[in-house]
Amino acid sequence: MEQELNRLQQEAEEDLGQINEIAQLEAFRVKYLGRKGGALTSIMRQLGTVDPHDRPRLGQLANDVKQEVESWFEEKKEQLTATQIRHTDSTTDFSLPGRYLPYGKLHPVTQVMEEICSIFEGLGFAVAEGPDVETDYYNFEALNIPKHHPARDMHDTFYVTDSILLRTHTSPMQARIMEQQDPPLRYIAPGKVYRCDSDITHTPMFHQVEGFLVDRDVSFADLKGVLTSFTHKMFERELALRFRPSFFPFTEPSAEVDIACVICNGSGCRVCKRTGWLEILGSGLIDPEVLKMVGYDPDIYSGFAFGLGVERIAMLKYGIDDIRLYYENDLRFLSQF
Ligand code: 2U9
Repeated sequence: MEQELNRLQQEAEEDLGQINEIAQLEAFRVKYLGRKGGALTSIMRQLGTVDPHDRPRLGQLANDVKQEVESWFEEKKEQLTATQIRHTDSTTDFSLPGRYLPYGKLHPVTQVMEEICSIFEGLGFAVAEGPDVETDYYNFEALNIPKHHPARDMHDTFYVTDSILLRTHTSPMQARIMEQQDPPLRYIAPGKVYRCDSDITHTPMFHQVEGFLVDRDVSFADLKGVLTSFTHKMFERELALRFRPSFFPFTEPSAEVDIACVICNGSGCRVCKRTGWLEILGSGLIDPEVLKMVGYDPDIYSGFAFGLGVERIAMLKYGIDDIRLYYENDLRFLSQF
């Protein structure tokens, strides 16, 4: 049996040397390795009949020979397949490197918007989205901005009809939630908003995240805590914050929030116009008139609200100096994020 195995190994090697087409390989496989009648398979079946003393040694040898022939067979198959591919198409050079398709990426504004949402989610806020086309009632009236109120001038509204418009902020969503649910509530409303305005710091469409919390005994201290936590997470360091008195029709008292300039850390530079501060969001305690409008008793409940422009936050985070760059679809700009 030992001689027979050595002879078969030699013969298989010679046979394989003669093969130069894939079609011939199958016959080789059947002759030596085929399950029914393959020479090596048959020899292994005879192992049961040899002297038990010689069986382990012969078994090992038979296995070694079979594995060797199998590996020669696979090697030859790979070789012939590669040659065949090269020969089937003479105009294709398979040695050239592949062509890479550029990866798609999320727009920087979407990335920052997702980051803002996930920070507020971590602080316990739920996310709610609503329609871009709104009614005058939810965009203005429910937020304490009646017809002919001077605050309507601040909004440069795109009207669709007298009572339908493109929302100028995402606050209408918050009024809708408050109307439908009872406190305690903690929501943010991210989305697109529209204002008829265009220059280096304004685009007719931009993104906002506005948020609110309503419960018993909510104070300005709660607002400060939440916005301080958010800002430290967003800018990845413990920047100083300044709450500056301001006015919004839907909050009283109101405050704009500044952070120590991310470029000069408060010492004064071109970006912060030598003030050392950068405005990042607006906020305040929800005006009791707004609470009444959605059916809450302001003697029982109070709340805070805030709003931020996503493009502005992304500009400060990444040092972008012209908001219009976001919407020119220039890949040299977009692919940097
Ligand atoms: C309800 C009550 C109060 C939302 C608020 C702001 C302050 C604010 C601006 C920041 C920059 C929008 O993108 S921006 O132009 N927003 O300053 N927004 S308080 O207050 C609400 C919202 C809903 C029911």
